[in-house]
Amino acid sequence: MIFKPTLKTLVGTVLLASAALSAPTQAQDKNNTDIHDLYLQQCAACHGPDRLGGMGPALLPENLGRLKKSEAENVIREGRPATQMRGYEDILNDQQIANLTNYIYQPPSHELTWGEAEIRDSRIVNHPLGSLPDEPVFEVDDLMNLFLVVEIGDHHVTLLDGDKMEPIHRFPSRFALHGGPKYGPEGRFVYFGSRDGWITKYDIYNLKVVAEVRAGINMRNIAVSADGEYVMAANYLPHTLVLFDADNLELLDFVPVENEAGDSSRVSAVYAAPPRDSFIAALKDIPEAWEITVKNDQAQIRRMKSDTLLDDFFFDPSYEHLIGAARDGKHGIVMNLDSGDTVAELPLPGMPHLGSGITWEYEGRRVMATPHFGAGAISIIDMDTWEVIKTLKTDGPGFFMRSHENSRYAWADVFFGPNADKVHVIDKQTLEIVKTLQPAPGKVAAHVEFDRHGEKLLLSIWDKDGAVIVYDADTLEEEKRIPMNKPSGKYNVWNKIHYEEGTSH
Ligand code: DHE
Repeated sequence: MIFKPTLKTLVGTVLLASAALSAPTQAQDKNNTDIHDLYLQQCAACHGPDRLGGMGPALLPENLGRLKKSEAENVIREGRPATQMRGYEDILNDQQIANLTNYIYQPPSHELTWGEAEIRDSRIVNHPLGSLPDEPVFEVDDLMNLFLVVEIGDHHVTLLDGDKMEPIHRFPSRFALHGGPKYGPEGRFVYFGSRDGWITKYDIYNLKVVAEVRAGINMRNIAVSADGEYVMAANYLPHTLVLFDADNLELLDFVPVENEAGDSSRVSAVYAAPPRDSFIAALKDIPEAWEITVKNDQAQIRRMKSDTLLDDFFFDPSYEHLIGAARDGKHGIVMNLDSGDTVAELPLPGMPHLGSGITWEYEGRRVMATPHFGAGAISIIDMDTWEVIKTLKTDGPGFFMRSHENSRYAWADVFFGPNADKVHVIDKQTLEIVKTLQPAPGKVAAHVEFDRHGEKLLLSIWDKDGAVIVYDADTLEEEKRIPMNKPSGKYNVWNKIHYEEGTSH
């Protein structure tokens, strides 16, 4: 690390608006039991006395942000099937359940700390590197054509043979995995990140969790360096980037994320930039992007200032440019990563989801395409001139786009709105939608991943009673459905470790 933190309170410490929060902790339920005591009696064993999580997930406002209060009440009342979370309706009355729900949505009244000591203490090493056999315990024709499917319905992951399109193994994950798991360069080890900050290293050959560590309280994503030596975690809470040795997830460096004036920031995302031998991160609350190189196991930061706050971002294939979504949701910027200068502004209204961008060759030039969270449109951008060459109208705002170098089609979902059960297929040479599928009416259909050859693809039906559907990438015909519990992302080993142009990195 090349600078010293100046804001001591944020060195691994999160002060969560203490003043506001006396009400719930002092509130009394109708049995005159203090809600905090009730929490300690009923919930703390699994969720931690300070709500940081334990066997169960963290119960803090930031971590619960995506769960409606009414849904949380239901979980307390009825439990979560197939988990340790039992229902409490026979123990707690309606008022107590409502009070507990309000309590967990309030920030705690004291400082929460997740610094170097907490990170080190959290580490679990089940199988140190080198202690397990090097041969896979299962048989497949092609280890490079495996897929991992994250099933968020009951927090599991399925390993799938991409030649036969058959599941090999299913295992439990940490609560609420988010973002793409990242493979090491050989494709044997994979690293998962959870919203609660857990990083899990999994040995695919031995079908075992080999090491885990908790990098933060609320994590954005993780990246693995191109040489497979390092894992970097980007956090919302606390405001930190954390560097680990990829072998056994040992903490190497802990970087408070601050500008030169000492103001701290969440991290929008961090990604590996293989040709640069570095990581690139964008900051959410400070208009800066950082290039992070690792020397002697320490993070060296190079700051690149921007005129705008950056959300998620994307790279050109040579990693010379970062294409970032402005947090105002009204435009995008192109930053030259060598000079740090902003070289172009992109007219991208409707909050482009640049993390989902893909690229391909079109009429002799490279174009990129991105869906938008706030508009039923896909923007297609010339990567030489940085001009939007086409805005393709879709049936609603989308989340993910996917293709493969060997496929003539790109797939885009309509994640939001009444057409969420539809998926568009776009011809990459005419830039037109050529087919719209509705594979499971009434159920969200989204997120595609191709096999390594670009011949078949998997599409998720995001439902507890869901599936991944296998399609022929050329004829667009459905081949089979594999039942799954709310499958979200799917990740093909070859495509990921070769940074295939049609998939996320
Ligand atoms: Fe994601 C990836 C941010 C909500 C499912 N999402 C990412 C990444 C970022 C991001 C920065 C890239 C990380 C990586 O792969 O390393 N996501 C955000 C948000 O800011 C947003 C809008 C709000 C939030 O709550 O964080 C958000 N994301 C969601 C969801 O609601 C989704 C649909 C369901 C869920 O699991 O939470 C969701 N995000 C995903 C998935 C990926 C992802 C499946 C990986 C895509 C891939 O193919 O690589």
